[in-house]
Amino acid sequence: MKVSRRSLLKASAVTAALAAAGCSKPVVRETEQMRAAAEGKLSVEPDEWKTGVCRYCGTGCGVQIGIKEGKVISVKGDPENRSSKGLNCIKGYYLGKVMYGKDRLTKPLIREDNNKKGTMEGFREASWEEALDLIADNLRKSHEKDPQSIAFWGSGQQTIHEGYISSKLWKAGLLNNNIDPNARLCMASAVTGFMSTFQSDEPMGCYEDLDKADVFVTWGANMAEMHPVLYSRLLHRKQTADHVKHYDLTTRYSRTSEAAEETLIFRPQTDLAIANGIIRYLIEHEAYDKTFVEEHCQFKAGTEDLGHSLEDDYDETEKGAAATESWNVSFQEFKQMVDPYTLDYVEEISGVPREQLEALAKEFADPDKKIMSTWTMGVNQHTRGTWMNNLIYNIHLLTGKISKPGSGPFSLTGQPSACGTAREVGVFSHRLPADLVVNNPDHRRFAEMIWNLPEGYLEDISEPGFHTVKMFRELANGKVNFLWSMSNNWGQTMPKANRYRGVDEDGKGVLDAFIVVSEVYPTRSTEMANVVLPAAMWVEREGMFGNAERRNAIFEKCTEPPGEAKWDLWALVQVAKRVLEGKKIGGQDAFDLLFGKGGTDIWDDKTGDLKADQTEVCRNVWEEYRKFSSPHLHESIDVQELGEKLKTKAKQLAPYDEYLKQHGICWPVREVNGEWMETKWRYADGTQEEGFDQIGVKEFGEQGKYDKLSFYKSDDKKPSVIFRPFEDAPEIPDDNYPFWLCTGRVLEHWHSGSMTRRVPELHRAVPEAFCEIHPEDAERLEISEGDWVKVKTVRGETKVKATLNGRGKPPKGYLFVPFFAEETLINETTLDAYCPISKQPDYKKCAAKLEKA
Ligand SMILES: Nc1nc2c(c(=O)[nH]1)N[C@H]1C(S)=C(S)[C@@H](COP(=O)(O)OP(=O)(O)OC[C@H]3O[C@@H](n4cnc5c(=O)[nH]c(N)nc54)[C@H](O)[C@@H]3O)O[C@H]1N2
Ligand SMILES: Nc1nc2c(c(=O)[nH]1)N[C@H]1C(S)=C(S)[C@@H](COP(=O)(O)OP(=O)(O)OC[C@H]3O[C@@H](n4cnc5c(=O)[nH]c(N)nc54)[C@H](O)[C@@H]3O)O[C@H]1N2
Ligand code: SF4
Ligand SMILES: [Mo]
Repeated sequence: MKVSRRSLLKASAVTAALAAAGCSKPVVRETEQMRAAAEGKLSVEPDEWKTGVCRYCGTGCGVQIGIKEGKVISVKGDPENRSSKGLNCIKGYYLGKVMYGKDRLTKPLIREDNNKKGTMEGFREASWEEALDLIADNLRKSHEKDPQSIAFWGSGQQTIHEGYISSKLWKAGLLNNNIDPNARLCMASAVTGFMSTFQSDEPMGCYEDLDKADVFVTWGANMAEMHPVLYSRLLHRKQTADHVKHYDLTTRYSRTSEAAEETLIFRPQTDLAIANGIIRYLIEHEAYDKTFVEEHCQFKAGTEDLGHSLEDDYDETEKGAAATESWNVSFQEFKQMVDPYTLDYVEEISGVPREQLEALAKEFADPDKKIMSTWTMGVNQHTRGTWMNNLIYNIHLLTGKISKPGSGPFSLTGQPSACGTAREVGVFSHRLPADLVVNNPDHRRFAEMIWNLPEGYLEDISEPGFHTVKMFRELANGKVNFLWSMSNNWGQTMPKANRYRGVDEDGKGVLDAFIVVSEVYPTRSTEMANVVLPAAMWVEREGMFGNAERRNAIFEKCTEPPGEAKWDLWALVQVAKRVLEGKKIGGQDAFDLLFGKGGTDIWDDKTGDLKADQTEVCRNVWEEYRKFSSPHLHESIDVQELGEKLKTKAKQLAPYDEYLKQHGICWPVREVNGEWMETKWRYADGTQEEGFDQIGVKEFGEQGKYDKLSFYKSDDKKPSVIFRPFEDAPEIPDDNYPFWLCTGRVLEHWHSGSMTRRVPELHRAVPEAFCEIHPEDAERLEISEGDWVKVKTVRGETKVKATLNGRGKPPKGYLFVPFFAEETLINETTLDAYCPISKQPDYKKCAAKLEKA
């Protein structure tokens, strides 16, 4: 293989930059191939390089994939992808190996012995025909008996096309809203944060902010391990501009804290108080941007004292039902509401010294400083997750530090297509594609038009279906008795796992339900399945992901799936064909209308199968989806009339083939003189014709001068600064359970570890789970490094090895356990209480005790 000297130099320069920036261990490493090439040992040269994006995190790094004799032998960074500019992290560099684990699922499996549920025993191999018939049969029966008894659990790791087809099958085909993605566990609070503040789920900044900010604030994100390529860009900015500072707000000292100028360690949940402290400081010192606030903001308050969603019927309680309510207040009233949050009071509840709080508040108070805030699961996985998102926006709105190059709140996304698929395509129980929602009649009408359905056809899905926690609680209760899950591993990753694994007394419904799991490897979920469908993975099919900065990017098909593994989209359409058999919509064949020539046009009548050309299938799906975002593309829609009522027009997407040509494009995309141009900063525009959105820096200059900002909304729809108070966590350490327990991730592993543990290099780097303990707590409990300990909560317990000197350094009284190890199954201990607005559970805090095992 020829590796150009330039790309080698580039890679080592990155490593050197990181080392110089004080990151003790480089987060971006050379690939094996690069090293071998440098040493002149590599003799295998790929026959061909194809273009793609990484299948892991929401950074969405571009990759080039080297293929030899039909096999992927090498993966390297794609310099033409504008999100990552040629960088990858270690997981990216080893991507080629993720498909070649020895135990890939290659044949459909049907469970013969239901008593062996919970293990991978009791299955037999079956033909696709038999498996698909069985699934369709059970789906139809359950649906006929009770429409509420079927459910689909999707993923931010499904491609845009797969998500769109899942949603179309469930919503238009089965008239059912019991479809939700794992992104509910991940980005739901970010979505409701956007919606409640801006009335639209549209991230406004872009990665270029990392190159321009003067101050970075991480609000509960371990970027060094979870968004390593973005973090290295942050480090690069600090290295090239002396004045740049990074404040890391966190509950535990992490790899991210290592390079930060200031680390503010706070007690779990008290981030709510800290944000209010900063807001109060800005108002008290009249250090907010009065002109900006007057022009662009309105003030609101919402329901308080929400209690906690520990019981199954919380959503229907008075508090639960009122959680989303808010109303206008005056600035004076708002000021009074934040008045209790003096820095002294905030110090008292958060444990963060006043001086540190004041230093951070002063940064926001400085009108000349460009500040970029980032956050991930510390903020979203929070029983007040929506509130925390609102509070961060409050600070940026009050200071006018928003939608300006180098200045803005930036919600980091977890999964590769949590934005593109789950959110934008709308694989949520309450959504339709492109920000539309099921309970808005105009939105339903629009979907009916695009899907060629008779007017009023979608009336039956005007109520949201089960959100994720509810879906699994109802599975445990026995109310849901058909579940199909795809590109996720709920048997390991749902909180309070005992119950959802049928182990708890009130979880027995899981054992009786008919469960279909589409997977690539045996997991803690396939062991709960009645049918396992072997899936084509990553570049074994063509696909598209949408990343955190709104960039949609295609990955090409590079290799054939092993054995009989098949594309998930193929399986979805095959089941659709079977369940819709004989059904008519407005006198037409339902399947044909939805997926055949009359609709998406991905079915070949001659072969009686999905069209053979995957690019054509993907293009047709995309072009249909694209109409949701660009109403004018649909001939029969009066854009003036209906288009005005829809918020989707801001999204605007380009034709499918452009995305490969450009190695990804950020929406909204505008056609200017025949060229498809992306947008860097949302809201930063005047009129659409002028296309301000897309000119970003060019228009505003490095100073970020800013007189064209518009939130696309009429006056009464200005973004809201919403008062959100501090409220306690649902479970707080006490004498019996004296520790806070936090769960999360490590750099080398992806979620449930089902993929990364099959890559030998990643597995060797972190072979097992661990429990981080403060040395003084360990000493008191006579625990030494490497000892087995039991972590116990009221819900369950697990055995894991102790570490006193790990990457993360928890404060006293605090434990951290990663969730990648299926044998540790830490989620048997975690809580499934969720944010009453977003319904996203909190995996970051519960009360635990620790014993030597
Ligand atoms: N290597 C790797 N990278 C990944 C992933 C992976 O599995 N592996 N997964 C991707 C996905 S889907 C996600 S969602 C992201 C997750 O990315 P992160 O959220 O960065 O990672 P976690 O380890 O889940 O969470 C750790 C953070 O939670 C914060 N935290 C804990 N309690 C609180 C609290 O009460 N308030 C606040 N504000 N913060 C708190 C801690 O300070 C810590 O910074 O990573 C993405 N990237
Ligand atoms: N304790 C704890 N639990 C957590 C969290 C936490 O912070 N703490 N975080 C939560 C968050 S933010 C997230 S995003 C979730 C993630 O939770 P999940 O999405 O449930 O976990 P993954 O391991 O990502 O599961 C994805 C699965 O898809 C399979 N797969 C890969 N490619 C394909 C494909 O092309 N088709 C199909 N059908 N399958 C494929 C992989 O083998 C893998 O098993 O975990 C949540 N759970
Ligand atoms: S895991 Fe994330 S940071 Fe690493 S290469 Fe993939 S997309 Fe980039
Ligand atoms: Mo996530």
